Amino acid sequence: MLYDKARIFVQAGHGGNGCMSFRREAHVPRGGPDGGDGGHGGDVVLVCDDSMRDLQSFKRRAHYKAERARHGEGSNRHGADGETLEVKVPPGTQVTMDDGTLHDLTIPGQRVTVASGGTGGRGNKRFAGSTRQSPRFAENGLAGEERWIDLRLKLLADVGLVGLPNAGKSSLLGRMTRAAPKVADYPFTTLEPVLGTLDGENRQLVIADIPGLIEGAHEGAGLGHDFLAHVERTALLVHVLDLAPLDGSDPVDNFQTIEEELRQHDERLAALPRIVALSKADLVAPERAEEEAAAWRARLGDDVPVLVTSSATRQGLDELALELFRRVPVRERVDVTSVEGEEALAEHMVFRPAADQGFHVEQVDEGVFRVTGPPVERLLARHDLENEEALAHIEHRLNRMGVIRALEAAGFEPGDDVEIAGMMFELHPG
Ligand SMILES: Nc1nc2c(ncn2[C@@H]2O[C@H](COP(=O)(O)OP(=O)(O)OP(=O)(O)O)[C@@H](O)[C@H]2O)c(=O)[nH]1
Ligand SMILES: [Mg+2]
Repeated sequence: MLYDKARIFVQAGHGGNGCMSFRREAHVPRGGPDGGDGGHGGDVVLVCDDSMRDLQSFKRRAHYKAERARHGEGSNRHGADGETLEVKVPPGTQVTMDDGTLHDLTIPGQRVTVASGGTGGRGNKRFAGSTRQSPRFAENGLAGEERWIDLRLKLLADVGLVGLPNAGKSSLLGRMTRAAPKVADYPFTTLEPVLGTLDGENRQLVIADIPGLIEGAHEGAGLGHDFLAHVERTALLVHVLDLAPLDGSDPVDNFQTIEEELRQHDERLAALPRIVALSKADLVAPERAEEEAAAWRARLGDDVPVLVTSSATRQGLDELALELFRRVPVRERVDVTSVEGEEALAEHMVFRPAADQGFHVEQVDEGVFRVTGPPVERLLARHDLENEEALAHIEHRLNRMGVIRALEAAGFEPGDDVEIAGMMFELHPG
């Protein structure tokens, strides 16, 4: 089985609470505030890792939780940050977040934060000022982000082998690389993509053998459809075409069938450069094979090399390898820490909706208003609402954020009820 899909739940660590504390020393009767800040909760980060082959490990485990942070302490001691949880994914993994954001992890070492740890709360020392010398409150740490994310593996091969079932694709892969795909004289022997590495003088190419395609593959007929995605990122396709199909079908029709399926799946696939490998040449007379090759060259033009091959005799296989090295561009090695790397990553980000930073005020009843929005809800989550001083601080912050003004514009009068994050407050600004 090739595990190429997974859905996992990621949960970042909770931020640590700020501390409320006052300095105590024998010779200082009333020391100043010295509560330290809470730490930052651990993030959950996906890391692209060469040692991973597929998404199988995610079948066994679907929940990933990063460490929470430590709380602040007295004597200005800040709480330690929660440790980042690194989750390894294979190169070629695409991540879709719950908001539709898409990330591509293609380069080993590349990282994407999929859940950010909650920020730590500030200790009471931070709230000391000329008007408030002994703040008797501190902030709470916030919860870390949590969400379901979808992982989809799209193999990163340089070359894709495509063709009808039984055309001889797996035989070719087995002869050209160390891979040992199953070969048999019936269609649909290959049930999932197999990768092989072709060694050259100073570089390697990864070749993907995908299950045979049949007419209607792009609509789900046969097995090929699911796997066409795996050749989307190749630089070149080798169309393996049986010179003398056992079923007596016409190679010209067969060729058209496959090309049509590629086009229907994705125009980009159809636009990839091609090499045609006429297969099983040992089964026909050499003159016949050369005639066929000449006919195909005439049909396809100079841009498409046509090679006569046989996995049985190795005829044409060195030539094919040479042609692959000549035509597959050298992949640029990207240093993920460099600026270029950053740009490459930015390019891979297809879609990112803007985060909602605002708040919203509405009147829900006579003398009752409701305020919603992440910044306001975060402010409340930060504080102990039983604490009078903390409440005064919240009111001050609401004023600074423009919430009070927005309430007044909506008809609010001092003493009216205001519901924020499901809690009722009686506000007396001013
Ligand atoms: N004589 C001869 N037989 C070949 C050659 N290449 C493949 N075959 C035979 O053709 C049959 C199909 O070969 P496979 O390599 O399994 O074909 P495939 O394209 O991978 O087929 P699917 O995985 O079913 O799509 C097998 O019986 C092979 O032994 C060849 O060069 N010469
Ligand atoms: Mg096969």
